[in-house]
Amino acid sequence: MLDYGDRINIKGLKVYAYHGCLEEERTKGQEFTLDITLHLNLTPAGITDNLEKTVNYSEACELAHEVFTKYAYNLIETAAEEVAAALLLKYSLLDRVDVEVFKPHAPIPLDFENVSVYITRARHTAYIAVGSNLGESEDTIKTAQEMLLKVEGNELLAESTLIETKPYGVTDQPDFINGLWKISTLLPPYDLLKKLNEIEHRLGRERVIHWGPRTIDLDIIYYDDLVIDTERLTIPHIDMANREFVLKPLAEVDPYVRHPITGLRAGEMLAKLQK
Ligand code: A4P
Ligand code: MG
Repeated sequence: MLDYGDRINIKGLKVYAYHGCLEEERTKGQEFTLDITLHLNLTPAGITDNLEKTVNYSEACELAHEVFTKYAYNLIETAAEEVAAALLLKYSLLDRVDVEVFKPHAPIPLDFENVSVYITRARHTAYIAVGSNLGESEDTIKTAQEMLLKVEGNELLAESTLIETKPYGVTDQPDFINGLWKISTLLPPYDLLKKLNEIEHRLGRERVIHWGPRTIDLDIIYYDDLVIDTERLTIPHIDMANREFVLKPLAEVDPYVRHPITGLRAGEMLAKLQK
């Protein structure tokens, strides 16, 4: 997501709550303070003078207070996580939220000024390629999308038309139906991968032959501008530049998005591939 550099800062919001691992903390409670930074584009509000075009900071404070006091958590990490998630879920204008939870009366048997945890959580943009060549492919793809969008915070931003493609790699198998979804998500990359794998499993995909027939295959093509290369996950998708069935739908959904390493757009990769 683009960082506009604009912020709404909430400093020192005082909240009485019962978080902590000790019995006494659970029964007596203590005062915490929260610093919250909301990252969003403030230009629309600034030029129209309209509250609807920004986040009402008073409402945001009330929401943070409500979420922070709803349960007693062992960890302030969890309380911070809940506050960030609630704000991102409620306000679609927010690109990112930073939450710092201070616990000035933490049970530390030494002289200290304060202790805090700080987290930053963002809305991300991911491009998911989808393929199927077993069973009722269109229905399976539709169901997979519904399952993905059931996850809180996942939203469909755009989707390609579904195309029929000749098998690539192992060519002795039925034609594929392929497409691509652009989504916005609060899930970090590995959690998104886990969710996609879970959907693949639930829709009956069996991993028998590498590059072989499948009821559903869900691959992460891009995740913001992230570049990651580990045993479990490679983003951008390692073989995308060689796959017309990925590049064509990508060019349709977002002709301007660039590969974070090569800087190429889908159309440019397609032109190279077709040479
Ligand atoms: N993995 C690593 N990076 C990613 C990523 N960016 N997105 C890991 C998703 N998964 C990623 O994949 C193996 C592991 O890759 C995953 O568990 C994950 O940890 P897999 O789906 O289990 O194995 P696979 O599908 O047999 O191999 P692979 O390489 O994923 O196959 P592909 O690349 O998905 O290709 N022809 C046409 N016309 N249309 C197609 O859709 N698809 C394939 C499969 C072959 N030919 C095709 C099509
Ligand atoms: Mg795959």
